[in-house]
Amino acid sequence: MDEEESKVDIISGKKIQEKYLREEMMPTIFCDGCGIGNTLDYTLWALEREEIDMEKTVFLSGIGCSSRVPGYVKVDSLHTTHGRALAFATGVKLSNPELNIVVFTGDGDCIGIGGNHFIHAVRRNVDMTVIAVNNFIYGMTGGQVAPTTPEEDYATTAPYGNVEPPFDMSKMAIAAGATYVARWPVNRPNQPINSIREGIKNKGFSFIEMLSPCTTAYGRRNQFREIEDLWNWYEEHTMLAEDYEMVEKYGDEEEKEKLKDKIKIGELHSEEKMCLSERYQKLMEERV
Ligand SMILES: Cc1ncc(C[n+]2csc(CCOP(=O)(O)OP(=O)(O)O)c2C)c(N)n1
Ligand code: SF4
Ligand SMILES: [Mg+2]
Repeated sequence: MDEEESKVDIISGKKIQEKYLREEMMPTIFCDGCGIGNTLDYTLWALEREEIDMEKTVFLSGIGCSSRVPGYVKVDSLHTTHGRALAFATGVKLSNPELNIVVFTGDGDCIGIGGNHFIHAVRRNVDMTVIAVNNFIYGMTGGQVAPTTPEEDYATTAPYGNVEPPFDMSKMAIAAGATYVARWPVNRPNQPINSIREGIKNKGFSFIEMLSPCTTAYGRRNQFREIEDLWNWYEEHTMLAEDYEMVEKYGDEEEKEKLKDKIKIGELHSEEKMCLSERYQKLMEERV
């Protein structure tokens, strides 16, 4: 750990809360055991460690429990319409490329109603950090099936089990051209903090998918009676990207079969590519 990092580490969680959170908005709407608070906490630590100037930062979100996050942070923010946060964020970034853009979104907001905006913001490589809370459900509206709900799981709109195959959000982000993609479950604090830091530093579209419990609308319908049941499920059903890829390459048939039950986690993709603001700037300098 370098000197700078150890300096930040002695700042207590309480000081982080005082520095970044709007006290007048407390308590949050989040249920006991919800992972959105953890995700927010990791984001604040990442901002602190990167010494991000909050005067030059904008938080944006769509609609959903996860999209309530910007309202709790002492920062300029836009709580937009369902699925449209990335379109608003693209406009904000292009109008002032100096700004750091952080988007909080949910699985439904991001790739359900917002799917089309998502693929195009990614394709354009707009310089922003998108933190997507994947709780496998539409939490805020009471637990309807989402594009991420695992097959056979229960939801209010799938009382006999979900028959639809789910999307893999991170795979979609990579396929559409995101320049930094990572996925972590909320029960691992340090790795997501580091990935969010990398995402903020990356000049382009950064996508951090957080596997996050929705105890109320998903957990209780799917036999996760206790909060730790979901955390244990993440431990059993995730595998670090390096190990996953080793099995894909060198595993026997039985080991490969078991991968069907695992979600690949870690830093999943990283590349350098000009972002939209840079392309736009270049065009202005060369042609206008
Ligand atoms: C145009 C529109 N359609 C539907 C809704 C209702 N709605 C609000 S939040 C939401 C689901 C949000 O799910 P997700 O993004 O996964 O967030 P979570 O609550 O799970 O964090 C829906 C369908 C809405 N507000 N606007
Ligand atoms: S309904 Fe689910 S996602 Fe919403 S606050 Fe409660 S636990 Fe979190
Ligand atoms: Mg959700």
